[in-house]
Amino acid sequence: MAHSVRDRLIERWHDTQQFFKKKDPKRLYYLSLEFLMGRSLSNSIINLGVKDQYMDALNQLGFSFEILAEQEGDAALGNGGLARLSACQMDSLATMDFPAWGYGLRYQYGLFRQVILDGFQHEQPDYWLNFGNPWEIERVHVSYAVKFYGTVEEKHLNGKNCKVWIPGETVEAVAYDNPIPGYGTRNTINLRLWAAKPSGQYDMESFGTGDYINAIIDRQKAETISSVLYPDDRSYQGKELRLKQQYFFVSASVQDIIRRFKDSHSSFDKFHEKVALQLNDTHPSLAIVEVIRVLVDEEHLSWKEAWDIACNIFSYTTHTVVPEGLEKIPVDLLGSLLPRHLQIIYDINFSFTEELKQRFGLDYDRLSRMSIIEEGAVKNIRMANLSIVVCHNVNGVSRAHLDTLKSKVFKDFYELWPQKFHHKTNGITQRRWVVVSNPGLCDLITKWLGTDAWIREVDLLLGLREHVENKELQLEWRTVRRVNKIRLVEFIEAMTGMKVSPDAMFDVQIKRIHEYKRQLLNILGIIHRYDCIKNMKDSERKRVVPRVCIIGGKAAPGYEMAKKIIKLCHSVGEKINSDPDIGDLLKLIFIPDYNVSVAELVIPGSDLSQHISTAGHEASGTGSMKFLINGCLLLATADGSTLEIIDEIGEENMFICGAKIHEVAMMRENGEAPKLPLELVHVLRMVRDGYFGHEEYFKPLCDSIESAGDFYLLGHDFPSYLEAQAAADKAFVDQETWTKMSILSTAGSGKFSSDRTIGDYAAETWGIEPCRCPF
Ligand code: NTF
Repeated sequence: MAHSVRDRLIERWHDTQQFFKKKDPKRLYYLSLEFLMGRSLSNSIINLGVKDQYMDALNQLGFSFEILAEQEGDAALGNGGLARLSACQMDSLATMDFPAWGYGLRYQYGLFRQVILDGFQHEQPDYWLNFGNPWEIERVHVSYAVKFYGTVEEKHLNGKNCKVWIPGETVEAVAYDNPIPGYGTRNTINLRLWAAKPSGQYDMESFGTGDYINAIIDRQKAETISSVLYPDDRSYQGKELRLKQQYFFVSASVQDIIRRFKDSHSSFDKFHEKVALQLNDTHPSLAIVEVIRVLVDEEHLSWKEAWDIACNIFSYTTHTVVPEGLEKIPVDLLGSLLPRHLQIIYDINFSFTEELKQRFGLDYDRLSRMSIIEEGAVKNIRMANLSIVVCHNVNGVSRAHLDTLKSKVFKDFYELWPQKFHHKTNGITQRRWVVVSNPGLCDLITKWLGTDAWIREVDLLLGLREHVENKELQLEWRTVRRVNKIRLVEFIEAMTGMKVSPDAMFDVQIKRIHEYKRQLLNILGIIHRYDCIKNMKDSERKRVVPRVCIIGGKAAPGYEMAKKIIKLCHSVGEKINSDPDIGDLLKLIFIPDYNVSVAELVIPGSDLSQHISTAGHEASGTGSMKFLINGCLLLATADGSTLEIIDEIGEENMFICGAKIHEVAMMRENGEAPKLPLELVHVLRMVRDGYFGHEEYFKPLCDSIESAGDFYLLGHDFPSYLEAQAAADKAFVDQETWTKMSILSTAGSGKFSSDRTIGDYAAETWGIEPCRCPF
């Protein structure tokens, strides 16, 4: 089936490429080291508009589509939010007919599989290509040599002094193309992923020594470059392999882009009118240096010409909120791997610091803060500074994030170039997150709006507001949600062996495990709830709203605190789930191996979802948007994109808690010693006293709140968190009110479509226009 769908994809993909070639519009090249695509089958047949035909055909053959679709593994070439964002944006770029290309790395091992043994996370390799990948097209003839190491020599060529890089190692990058079909259009764009192969050029010397076997083995090592995705989403440890991955994919992509341009242009005069390069965080920022290097050293443009081109074509989006999260590369490492690039970085930095001196005089503090090179025991290259200096546009991922960039992370740069800084609030694609994953709701929305046009024009969802009081809609809405809950109940039983009741409120927190995302706050709240129920009289228990609490997410393999949080969740779950006093009133489930496909199943079946980062720490957050459009109510802190969700659907349709961003900043500045609320002290005591076992192992979690300064302010936010939870209970009892809030959540979610985000980027950052291939 996949191969038959692929045939249709290839046809459209081919036509689209031909059409772009003929029209030669300005193209966008989206560079990202991570893409979390998930499964492709359902998404493809829906976007191609052939779902019914395939369902019929399968029925005739005696197969069920749902069961077949489950056989597909996830393409998990990314970690979390940043990677799923790039996948959503590719869907929007295709659907909106933009002439765009994605570029990334074809890792042989995607994000690790999470296996839970005795409550502890273990990581297992995700060899996702085991049974082949029907969605990719190997392009053996599209390959480029990528150079590493070696020396730079000064040569005199054609009356000019030139730098010539003599590499010490050459690796071949081979293209694997992944067609991305748009919805309601013939346009099918390309995600080109590079795989490393031994170079075609033999090193005569090593082969000449007679050690034939070892020479082959050495060559084979080239493949390690694209072998594995780094599983940590925010710490940059200056590892050589990671830097090699970055440069490998950047160099191949830049060569490919320049080759395509030169196919139809004889000079670089129009390069900036035809090419926009988007950097998804700083991971691909070496592309800046590579473009300058190729233009100057290989195409023999002047430095000034190359510099102007680079400044015109690059834009950069940052996903980070704290300066410590910014990527740094040790100068020595970069200098040995990419000697010519280091020279270019120094040249850029020299002109930049000269400009700074002109502007601010000899303000050494400022100079050392802003310099691309960080001085110190280990000299580092600050990739964000390099990106800001060159890019014409620096985007944050929500309004609040932009404020943080201006006032903290990039304050100095904002003072220098205020016009560069913008935000494009993130979005998610309604195709995957409703049409594919929640067909019941999709049909219901279409029925009540009288059109399915919202699948391309999401603002039409607003039309649901008119019907919110309609009892028939409310009933149908509840029925669809119920069916989704029952599907989730079955999934939970299959994954964990636990039977839960669909009558309970399904309260969900699924995302990467991080201290700032505060899964710990959630678990401590659950212990509090448990303790309250334990101490109730029978008559009071009757009034308790039954809950199924669901947590899922992966911890970076080296992130000890996050791993402890996972274990705590299991230990608390074991205790509660087996307590006969509690029964169906409270359950705590940890869903193992959270990924895109799991999210597609869990989100439509959730009643309440939690997005409770300490205010100021979540750049945007996109999970909340998927829940919102599916009519799940949000319990959230006023952080990242939640602030904009409040603007769209109103605080009265959500459960908001916790300190505000400016309050967090104030508390931290004043260094206020937090006075912990009694309920929290009590709950922590239960953990410390071994109520859930493993008291030694959990001690650092308790200490982080009680004696290590409670950096993430769980103590401060605990009371208001419990209040918000109580408000959710109260609302849930009145199912009519709850249903209306749910409908209004979906109705108000239009702003958070990646179509809106991409439309904004296209108009304000990239300057590209739709180029629609005729049917
Ligand atoms: C994430 N960053 C942020 O933590 C989220 O708030 C944001 O919604 C997404 O990016 C997308 O912009 C990352 O995933 C990373 F990799 F930077 F840590």
